Amino acid sequence: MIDLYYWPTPNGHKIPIMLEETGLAYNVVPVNMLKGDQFAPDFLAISPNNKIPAIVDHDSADGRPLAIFESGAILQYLAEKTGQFMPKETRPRYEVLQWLTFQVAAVGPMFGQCGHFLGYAPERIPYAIDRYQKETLKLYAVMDKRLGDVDYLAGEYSIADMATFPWVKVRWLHEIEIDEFPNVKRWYEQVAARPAVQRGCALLEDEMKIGDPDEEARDALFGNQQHEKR
Ligand SMILES: N[C@@H](CCC(=O)N[C@@H](CS)C(=O)NCC(=O)O)C(=O)O
Repeated sequence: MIDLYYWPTPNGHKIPIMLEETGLAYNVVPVNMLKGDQFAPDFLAISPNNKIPAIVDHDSADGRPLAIFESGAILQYLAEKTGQFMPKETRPRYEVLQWLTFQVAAVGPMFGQCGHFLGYAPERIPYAIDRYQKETLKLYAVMDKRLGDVDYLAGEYSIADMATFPWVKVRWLHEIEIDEFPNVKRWYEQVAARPAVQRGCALLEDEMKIGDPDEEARDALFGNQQHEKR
C-alpha cells in the first residue's frame, strides 16, 4: 500500500492521476495546507520543504517503507515500479524525462508565480505580473509547438503529461485563453477524457478553496511560517 500525502492542488493531482492510471492501491493522507498541516514534524520528516505531494511506499523493493517527496521524483518512481508510462529504452525514456523536468523546473514555478502575483499578492505589482505572464505565455508557446508535432509531450502518453495537465487545468488563474494554443487545446481535451485523470483530479476536490484563501490560509501559505528555520 502507498500512503499519498495530498491536497487537491495542481502539484497534488499529478500523483493520484498516476496511481489511478496504474491501478496501484493507495491510502490518502490529507495535508490541509490551508491550515498549516504541512509544518507538522511528522510530515516534515517525509517532505522537508513542507510541500505536497509526498508518498510512503510500504511495499518497496527492499521491504522497508520508502518515503519520497517532489512530484517529479514520485512520478518517476511509480513509473519504474510499475513499468508503465515511461519506456525503459534510453531515447524514449529521456523524451519523457526531459518533458517531465520541463514541467517541474519551468511550467510549475512560472505558472505558480504568475497565479500568485495575479491572484494572491496583497498589492498589484505590474512588473512581476508582466514578467510571469510573459513567461507563462512563452511556455504555452513551447508546448503548442511541440504538440503540433506529436500527440503527447513525450510522443506517447506518459508521466510528463500527467505532470503538466493539472497546471493547464487551472489556466483561468493565469488568464490564459487556450484557443490561442490549438495544439495544447487538442492535447488537453485528449488527456481530460481519460477516466483515470478524471478520478485523480476529483480526489478531495470539494476541499479545494483555491482563489479565496482566508486569513489563516494566507498565513500558512504566504506568511512567516513559510520562512521559519526548522
Ligand atoms: N516542486 C514541488 C512543488 C510542490 C508544491 O509547490 N506544492 C504546494 C501545493 S501545489 C504546497 O505543498 N504548498 C504548501 C506550502 O508551500 O506550504 C513538486 O513538484 O512536488
